Amino acid sequence: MAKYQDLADAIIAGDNIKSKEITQKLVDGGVQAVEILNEGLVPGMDVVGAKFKANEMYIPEVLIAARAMHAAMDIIKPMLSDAGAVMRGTVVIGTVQGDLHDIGKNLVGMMLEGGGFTVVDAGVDVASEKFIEQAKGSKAQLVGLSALLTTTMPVMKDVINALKADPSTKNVKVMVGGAPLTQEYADSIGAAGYAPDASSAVDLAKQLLL
Ligand code: B12
Repeated sequence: MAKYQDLADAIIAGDNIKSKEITQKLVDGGVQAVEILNEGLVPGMDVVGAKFKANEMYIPEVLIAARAMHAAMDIIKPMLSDAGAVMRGTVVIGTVQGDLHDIGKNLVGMMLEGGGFTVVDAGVDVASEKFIEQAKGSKAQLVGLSALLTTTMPVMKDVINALKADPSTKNVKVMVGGAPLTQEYADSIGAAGYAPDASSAVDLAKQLLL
């Protein structure tokens, strides 16, 4: 639909004023937050990803696009959280050490909140000890690890092992995600689950905490 295309275009152009305006209009018009996310924001960032890969966009433009996405997300975030009235459990989510990519991680976090989970955002470049500390402090049942670089994927295994080695976090389940990951890789490092996108991450979290 054109209205979503306009939003995606605003993200691609890095126009944070327009992305905010369009998002606010959609919200005022009664459009669900999840729909805005899935039909406008995510497709916009997908194009940015593809253009970056093809060297048609460079890092500063990508950052400006990410800022436009965050501006829109600020508007819909409270709605996503409100949508899930039943609290299903606590999830600590973070991007592993050495990795600064947080757009996907933030989306997953928001969708989990929308799905009724309490989400503790550990941030980016998160060391194993911090994941353990946050999981203990929040009594989380689930930890979500994000990695976007092939060089930081192996760090996920270290976090899983560290959680298993600590008596107070050994039963905490770990789900992993990020563009370079696969189910096979997740299995090979002993993760409880893998999801390719934010919506399936919510289904996975529900399934893991049944
Ligand atoms: C945006 C971006 C950046 C931004 C990050 C801004 C930010 N705040 O996040 C900036 C410009 C800072 C950046 C920097 C770098 N980047 Co970069 N970046 C990207 C880009 C274009 C898009 C990533 C993105 O946000 N995608 C959109 C989101 C929505 O998708 P996503 O992250 O995959 O998340 C979804 C799923 O994977 C899943 N998911 C994600 N996390 C989790 C977690 C769980 C638990 C679950 C279940 C699911 C899940 O759900 C999400 C939503 O659907 C990708 C290209 C690409 N196509 O992926 C390169 C890319 C990841 N970057 C790359 C590189 C090389 C770098 C740099 C090393 C560049 C450099 N030379 O400096 C640095 C590294 C910095 C560091 N130490 O981390 C490479 C990685 C190559 C590789 N094989 O490792 C890529 C693939 C580009 C490329 N083709 O070369 N980058």
